[in-house]
Amino acid sequence: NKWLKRTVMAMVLPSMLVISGCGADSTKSGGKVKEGIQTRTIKAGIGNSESHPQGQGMVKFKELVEEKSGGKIKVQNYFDATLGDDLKMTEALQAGMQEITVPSTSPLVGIIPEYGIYDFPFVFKEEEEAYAVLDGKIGQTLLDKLPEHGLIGLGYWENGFRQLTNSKHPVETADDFKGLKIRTMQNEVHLDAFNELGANPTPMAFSEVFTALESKSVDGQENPLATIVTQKYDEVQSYLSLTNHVYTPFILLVSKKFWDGLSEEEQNILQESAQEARDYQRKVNRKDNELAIKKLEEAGMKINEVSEQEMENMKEIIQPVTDKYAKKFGKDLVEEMKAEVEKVRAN
Ligand code: 2Q2
Repeated sequence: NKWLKRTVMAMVLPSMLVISGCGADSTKSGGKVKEGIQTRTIKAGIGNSESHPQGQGMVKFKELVEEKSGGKIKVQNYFDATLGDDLKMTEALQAGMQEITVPSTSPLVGIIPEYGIYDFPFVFKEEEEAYAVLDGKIGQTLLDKLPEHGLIGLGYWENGFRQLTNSKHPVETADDFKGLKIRTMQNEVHLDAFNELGANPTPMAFSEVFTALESKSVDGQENPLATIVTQKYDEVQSYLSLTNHVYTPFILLVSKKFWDGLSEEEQNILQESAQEARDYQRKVNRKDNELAIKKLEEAGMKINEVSEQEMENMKEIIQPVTDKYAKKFGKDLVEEMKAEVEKVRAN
């Protein structure tokens, strides 16, 4: 009868609400009732060593997360690509097998092509110009493309301005690239740009680079100074040319499968920790880059600058490549990026 039905519903309904996540205290995402901070362990893998600024950033991130969660959320850092290279770790996040990785944005272009705008050569001259783009609207626009691919982006750290090393000869002019077998990241913009310069580019995962240089299967590679030092490329490369040809960001990625299971409080802890660790990591990177030149000189590398004029020359030669990719990635996004850079320069 009606009375009995009402009584039964009154008893059953609240627990149904809680399970279905309509309960008052459930957070919006996922709908499952989540509150407070659970005891958790986060696996965070990167490709660089602990002594690299990226590794130092992860040590800081671990400290911050464990402190802010009262020790309940533990971060286990894995360095030197022990969990695999950038693409493998990114796929592990998408599958929910690993929680965090911090790759360069460059190898992500296979998943989200638009990240390729960060690979355009000679767009940035100073780190501040890159920060204005990455930490502003443009950077956020690209972060917003991650969730549909099972990833959450908590901001950009600093890999930095890339320099060329090789075992053949100094590179002082655009012409000097001709015929050089150069390892590049798995990124179509880099590949096309080095081809346009007359070099002979070979895409390869980061952890394979040292062996490829040592066995001379490639003549050279390009990476920021802190990486050249920590990967000991000076042991297998004679020449360092300060081309500053691309500024590469790192991006702190979280598995969306994992993220959606967190309470808002836990999500805020990761977001705040990523932000604070980012500022710390950028400072460490710039300091290590300053110290790197002296270290590499003492290690016996022959170091040469590249003149502004020659950089302009290289930029001009590569223009057909950047025009092609500006069309592919969205001209307005590229124009916005350039306008952002001009704004910083005008200040
Ligand atoms: O040339 C490279 O592959 C490096 O710049 C890497 O992108 C960077 O060191 C990290 O993404 C390695 O995990």
